[in-house]
Amino acid sequence: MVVSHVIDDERTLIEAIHEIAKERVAPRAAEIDRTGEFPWDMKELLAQQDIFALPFPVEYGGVGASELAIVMAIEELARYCATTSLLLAVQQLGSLPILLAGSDEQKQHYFPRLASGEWLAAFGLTEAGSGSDSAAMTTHAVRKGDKYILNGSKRFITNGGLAQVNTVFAHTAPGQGTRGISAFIVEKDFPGFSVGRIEDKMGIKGSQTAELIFTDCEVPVENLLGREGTGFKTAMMTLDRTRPGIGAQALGIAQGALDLAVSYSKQRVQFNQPISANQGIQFMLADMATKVEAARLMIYNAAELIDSGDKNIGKASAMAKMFASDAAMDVTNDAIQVLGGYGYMKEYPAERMMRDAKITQIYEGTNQIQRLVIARALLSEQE
Ligand code: COS
Repeated sequence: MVVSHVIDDERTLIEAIHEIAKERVAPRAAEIDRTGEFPWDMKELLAQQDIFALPFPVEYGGVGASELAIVMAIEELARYCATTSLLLAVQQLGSLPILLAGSDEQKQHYFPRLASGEWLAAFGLTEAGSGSDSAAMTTHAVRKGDKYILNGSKRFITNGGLAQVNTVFAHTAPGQGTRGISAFIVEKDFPGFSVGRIEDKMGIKGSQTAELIFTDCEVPVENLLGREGTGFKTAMMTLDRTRPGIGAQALGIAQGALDLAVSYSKQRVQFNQPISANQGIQFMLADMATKVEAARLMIYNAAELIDSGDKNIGKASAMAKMFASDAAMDVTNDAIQVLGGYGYMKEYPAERMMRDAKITQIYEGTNQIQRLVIARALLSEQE
């Protein structure tokens, strides 16, 4: 485990999370994948161990951890179970719009119960017809007295239907493009809120992915985040700060696959010697380890940049997410190859790791969108 980057008082925290992940999360991973059921026990574990509290400021009941510590925590959990690591990543994703744009009253109201893990959070940006093109959303909100009336739906929402606190993006001034989008905090028991289809997925099977439907959904005006028309910026600023977390999930999965490939190659005997004695296998392991290490450095670098308060984090964050998720796909694929026939069987976790890795190239912006973000930043840096 690399903990040299982290500041001293957080080192113990990351080491403790490593032990929890190894002792208590790892034994549940295969079963969570097999049943596809939401792991309430893992949610309780993260709550009890104050892991949900990491992204929340101390004054609102959180731990106030650095972004570096948060990505390391996600990495440690993902090394053993990607679904469990997503619980922490989405708690941050769904609540960061409140941290960035919310009022003190909103933070006072929502953060303590999100930090304790009593409530889960979700991030409602994507729609059936609006994935990479976030601005193409059609969900809209109209102010009527002391309420906004929300109509539309959101698709592929992690924690959808389970989260009490949903940050939802909607047009309040159609025709004004991204400047007409606003952000709201929508609680799941507000009138007019319902849950549509629950998706059956390739990986991260225990995580619930659902459609959120708003039918004349009544949202109190005090649940508007920031000012009307600032929602799109809030969404983009959020993603700039959470993409390294998805990179960390990919990194953890890749590290888990590498650990497995190394240990298997030392035990598996063919032609009277462990397969690790073959240069063909050694070179594969060396390439896998190098990709994992490069991904780690990019993610820690992006997290440290966020912690420094630098506003220009979009490029580093997109690069880290893109590189780490592509690396995770390569490394898990190679791990299956090292395990041969066993790698293809459910008896070993390699195939699960590959299925789990795939989503990291897609969510929080496809890797094609990351390239777009990187290129735009690159081209605007030079006069
Ligand atoms: N931080 C702050 N503001 C930002 C920003 C950022 N990272 N990116 C864009 N903005 C602002 C722009 O400055 C612009 O503001 P002005 O109107 O004041 O000029 C506004 O937002 C619109 O920006 P832009 O024209 O670049 O928007 P586009 O419609 O071209 O979309 C991308 C930009 C493609 C980057 C955006 O749609 C995106 O990130 N898509 C992927 C969404 C995603 O990750 N979905 C996954 C959902 S979560 S699982």
